[in-house]
Amino acid sequence: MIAGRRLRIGELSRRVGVSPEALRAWETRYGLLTPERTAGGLRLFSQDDERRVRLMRQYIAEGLSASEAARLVLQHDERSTHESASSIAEIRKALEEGSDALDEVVVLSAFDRLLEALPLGVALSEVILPFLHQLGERWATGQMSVANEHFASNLIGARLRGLTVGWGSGVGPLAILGCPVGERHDLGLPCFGLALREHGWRIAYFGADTPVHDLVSPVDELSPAIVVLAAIDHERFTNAEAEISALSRRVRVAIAGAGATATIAQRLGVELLDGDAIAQAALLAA
Ligand code: B12
Repeated sequence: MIAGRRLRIGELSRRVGVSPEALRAWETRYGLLTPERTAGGLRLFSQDDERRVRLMRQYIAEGLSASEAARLVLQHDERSTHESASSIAEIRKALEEGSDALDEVVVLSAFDRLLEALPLGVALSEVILPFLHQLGERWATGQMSVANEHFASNLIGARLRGLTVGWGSGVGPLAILGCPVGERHDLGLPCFGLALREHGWRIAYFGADTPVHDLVSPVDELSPAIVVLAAIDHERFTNAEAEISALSRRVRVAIAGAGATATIAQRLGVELLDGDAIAQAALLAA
């Protein structure tokens, strides 16, 4: 979220994957949210409200009741407002400076400190995904070279993949994840998979540039609950239209990522996971 920007309840709900009813209940029962009110009585939520909801959801996913989770979130806030805000800001800065200086140790240790400071889902949605975004913006506006952007995104990708070891084991529902042919932007998928894993799902990961027709036999062998295909470029979906539609006759299929739109989903006869990878994982798991 752009600093200082306020959200209405519907937008907050979509970003965090929690229904407006639950958000209202968390506001009135636990005081978790402190919206500003406009003259017309409309409630507008801040970046801090969003952060508290994400943390709350994370604690609930770890098995706490809503009231215990809310108590912890509020305690955590009180204890560490200054300390944690400044350490997260330092971590963001270290990620940026380490990328600029091509300093692997600085980038990786910032990543590790982040995982110690925040629950995984919050770390991904609040720091890692925005950082990747920012890399692209800095590259597009000439503030960063392609080499530095590749260096940083490769390091982050390697660390994310390290966290995925063993995510195929267990007993939960299985999701098959991949990007259609031509799509190399796959970093949103491990983030989504890691968030699903936090909800007890298992993941079979095929990553970038996967021919969709080659997913037929894994689908028949593994009987996944869903196949999720992600792409930044919408043509990756339309180029594989026949294959995606055929796959959707065997298994539940969803498309996601910046290239996935409602129109394309409808045309292919599949579902759309719209927007934020971490919130969508929570919605799917729910
Ligand atoms: C890292 C990166 C690369 C890496 C990818 C490495 C990898 N393994 O992924 C490499 C170097 C390979 C690369 C290559 C290219 N890239 Co690039 N890349 C990026 C960068 C910096 C980060 C991408 C990323 O991981 N973002 C993090 C994701 C998760 O954020 P997001 O895409 O906004 O996703 C949000 C939602 O869509 C959703 N989401 C995303 N995935 C998923 C999955 C699921 C399941 C769900 C539910 C939700 C979801 O969640 C996110 C919000 O929470 C972006 C900058 C940016 N703004 O994103 C450019 C960017 C995507 N790249 C861009 C371009 C142009 C290219 C190249 C064409 C460059 C070139 N000339 O070669 C090639 C194309 C390669 C290809 N054939 O696919 C442009 C795309 C412009 C456009 N819209 O078409 C961007 C936006 C840079 C820019 N500002 O111009 N790139």
